[in-house]
Amino acid sequence: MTQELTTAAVAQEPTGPRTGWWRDAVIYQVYVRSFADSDGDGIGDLPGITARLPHVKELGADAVWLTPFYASPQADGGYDVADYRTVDPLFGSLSDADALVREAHRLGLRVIVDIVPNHTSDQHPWFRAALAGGPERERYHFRPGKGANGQLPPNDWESVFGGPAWTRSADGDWYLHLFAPEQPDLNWDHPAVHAEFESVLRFWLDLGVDGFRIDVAHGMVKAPGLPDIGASEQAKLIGSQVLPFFDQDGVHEIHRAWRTLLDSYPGERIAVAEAWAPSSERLALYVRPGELHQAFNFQFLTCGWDAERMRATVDASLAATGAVGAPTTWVLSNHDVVRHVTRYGGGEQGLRRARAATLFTLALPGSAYLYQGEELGLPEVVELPDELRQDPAFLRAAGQDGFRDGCRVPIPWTAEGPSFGFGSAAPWLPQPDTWRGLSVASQSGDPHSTLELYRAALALRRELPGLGDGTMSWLPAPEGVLAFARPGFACTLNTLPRTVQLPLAGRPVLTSAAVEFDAENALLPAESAVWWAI
Ligand code: TEU
Repeated sequence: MTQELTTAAVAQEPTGPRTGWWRDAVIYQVYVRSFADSDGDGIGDLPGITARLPHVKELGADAVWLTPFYASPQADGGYDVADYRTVDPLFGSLSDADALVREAHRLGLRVIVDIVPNHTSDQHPWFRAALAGGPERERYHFRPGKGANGQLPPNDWESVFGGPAWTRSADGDWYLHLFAPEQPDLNWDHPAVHAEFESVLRFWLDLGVDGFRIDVAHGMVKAPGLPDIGASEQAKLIGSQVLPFFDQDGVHEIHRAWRTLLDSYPGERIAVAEAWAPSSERLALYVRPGELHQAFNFQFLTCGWDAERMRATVDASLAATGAVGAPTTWVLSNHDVVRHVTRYGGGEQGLRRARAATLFTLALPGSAYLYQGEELGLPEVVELPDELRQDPAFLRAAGQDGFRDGCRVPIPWTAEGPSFGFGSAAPWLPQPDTWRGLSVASQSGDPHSTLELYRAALALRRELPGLGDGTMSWLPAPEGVLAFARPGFACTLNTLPRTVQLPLAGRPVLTSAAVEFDAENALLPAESAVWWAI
């Protein structure tokens, strides 16, 4: 690591009337295709979201993050953008986007949109011009192949979705795509690429959005010479080493420039990095002062149901971001991973653990990202007809993940109707019949429901001054139990498969399961969490 990148060598935060709203914001991720379908084509859309924003408001979130809704052939759920300044007709129009932002603001919700700068669609006008031999070719990574006839890829890089990261074009050269072949990587050494994305950011900022989720924020810059890696299963190395295509130091210059741009707008617009780095320390570099506001912290998501690992992950996360003065973010699910009810074992046990993990993470210092449907306790849908699946990683069967459709099944809003209130037609992916009982309408008003647990937790997060941004300290607890205090507050998590008796930690204000109390003790049921006012 160069001196320029150490945490000590930081720029100063710009001065001004900054509230830091994002430091403890709860941001609700909307997977646009699967939230609400207003026009009966079986696919979610922007007017559908606008009509359902009151749900997000009532839940108690501060903001929504919308996955890409731009013009796209949908080779990767919209992460293959053909025009960054238009809305895909599948999802509505620019005026629908405008209406969504206005309505969100009227409700007091902020709006974060996704920006995809690592690659475009192969249908983007630049790439089409590049294939036709135009100067736009320099804006991508075209190389001659190896071997006598150039029949081998230029290097050994692998696509995150499986197979080589190179595809040969009709003229014989190969182009780089770290994801699907329909997602050619941009060449960020080219000034036109910088200028274009600054212009795109301004376009959406001018429309009134409150910030950006930066897709593959660790990927834009590639090591000079595109050197071989010399190992296979490269996607698995992302967590342990800097690769020549990921987490290169040069990406930070781009993020610094974007932060300056964001700060030139009123209203504290933010950026959150979807970045994968080999250590918490390197991830923290993305959120140094002068750089981005947040980076997703995927460490907790990957640490499983294990008290020791959870505790160590909390400590490492807070230490790394704390060192650069940034808050951390807590994420249990998103559109790329198996839903956490299922990751935690599925069924009643998975739900029990998921509810407890939610209370635990929502009590920690920092910001939290929720993924649509987790507030309903939705499990992963594991059985889907192959012909309906859309995930390119599934279609390239050798992919490392490949099962991302099961977390993208449309939301059940009501117990009735062809798609449980998602829309008037059959949804693009079928919902299991059991989701009838998990719908928003079915759970609303039921004090034992997961929906009401989330609503209560987010209301208390606003009410209790000790939650959100700030400090925490661990309290003594038996093995398998985690307990921590915040000013005027405590949280206990029993990860064990049996009841544990603990002295009262204060006045219980919220529990993930039925807890028995007497004058001095609480009986914490298996795999449950309690919030205490102290
Ligand atoms: O994901 C980036 C990324 O690195 C993913 O491949 C991730 O490692 C994997 O999905 C984990 O299971 C982003 C988007 O979130 C994803 O939906 C896109 O497919 C990808 O970028 C390409 O744009």
